[in-house]
Amino acid sequence: LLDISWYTESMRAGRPVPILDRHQLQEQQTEEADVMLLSVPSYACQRKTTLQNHNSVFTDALTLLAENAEMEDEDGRGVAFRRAAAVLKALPKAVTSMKQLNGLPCLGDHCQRVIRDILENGISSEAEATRQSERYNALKALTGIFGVGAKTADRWIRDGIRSVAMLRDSGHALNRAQLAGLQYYDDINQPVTRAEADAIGDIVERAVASVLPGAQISLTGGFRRGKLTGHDVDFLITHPEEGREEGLMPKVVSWLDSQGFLLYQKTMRNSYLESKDGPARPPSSMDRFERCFSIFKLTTEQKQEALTAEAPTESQHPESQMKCGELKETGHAGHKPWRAVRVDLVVSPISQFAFALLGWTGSKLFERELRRWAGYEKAMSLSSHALYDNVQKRYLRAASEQEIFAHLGLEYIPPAERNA
Ligand code: DCT
Ligand code: MG
Repeated sequence: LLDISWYTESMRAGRPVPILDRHQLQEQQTEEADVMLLSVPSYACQRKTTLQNHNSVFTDALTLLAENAEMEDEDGRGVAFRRAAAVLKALPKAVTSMKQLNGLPCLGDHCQRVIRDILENGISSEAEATRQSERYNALKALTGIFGVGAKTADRWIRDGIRSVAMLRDSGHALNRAQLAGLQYYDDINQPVTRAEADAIGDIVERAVASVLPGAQISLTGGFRRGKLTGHDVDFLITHPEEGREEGLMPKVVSWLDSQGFLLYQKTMRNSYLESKDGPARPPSSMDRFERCFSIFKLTTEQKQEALTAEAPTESQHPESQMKCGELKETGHAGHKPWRAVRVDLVVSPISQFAFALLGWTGSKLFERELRRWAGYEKAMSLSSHALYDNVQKRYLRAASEQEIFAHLGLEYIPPAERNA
């Protein structure tokens, strides 16, 4: 490919240049412009990635291959596919030729083969073969059970279990989370809508307000990034006075439980201590806050209330909020009047709130890239608790996400543009 700027510069300077006719030159310029347009920085946290994806035909295939790698417990390969998909998601238009990929980061040979296959044949034969493989489908079904990871699924498959039904019949010993996962399998594998997330937000807000007035809750995860559906609902809870949030989770959980909102819950205590967990430890832990993994029981009524909250109707009366504990789990006319929804609750002290909010907003790849940027480019360690400067040997405080991006020398990326 001819370097157009060299060509025009040489013409201007009167240097000898190869002769191109106008058509050739235009074609050349268009291709050059394509390549120029499709340049992106290499870390996902340097890019704006909205939910508008012009390359879903490629990113769907790469995401399926990433999921498959993750279910096979091959995280390195999974991340490589996810990084490639994220680069394509950030492009301002659809890729139509392999030439446009020149100079784009994170597209290794394997990913380029997948993209070429789709450009030439309309589908990726590798992604299709994976989608249809017995092992992929078994892994997908079994890891779709709450509480089941790649290793457990692999062990069960080696025992001959290929489906949820086979697991039910197998008599395998299951832990409490997996039992709940099996019991609510269909509901949990049905996407959660924004209306359902808002209805659960109302409930969590009431719980928090009644056990610690002044505490604040924020919706995090995919819904904060503007997604219309999610696999769960994520909330972060804090209190403006440092220390007041201590011991909050058990109180919130027992309020929710007493009102019949919880089908399952497992609470973990806060185990983060700056003096112990600080610079010496890898900054990866998501799980050191007071945290509760739960399965909520959301009634159709509660969802309706959230939907009509701005325009109250006659059917709304206070007692209706208390009814879900009394509802029969078997429902009427073949369908039950409630659904199970996965909900994650996290409590953070206000001093760590900005880090927690940034860490829990995602996407997972965006978070991973932020930590990689911090470590490799800035010699800093970023976690959902803190940012540590390894050169100055001190913590960098922040009261907002904007301040964290500034410490990291990154342009601020709002949540809606973190959909890498
Ligand atoms: N997170 C992370 N690394 C993990 C797990 C989670 O950085 N290993 C962060 C990023 C997203 C946030 O926690 C919530 O996690 P999920 O609910 O799994 O992600 P999500 O983006 O909310 O996806 P979904 O919309 O499907 O719930
Ligand atoms: Mg989520």
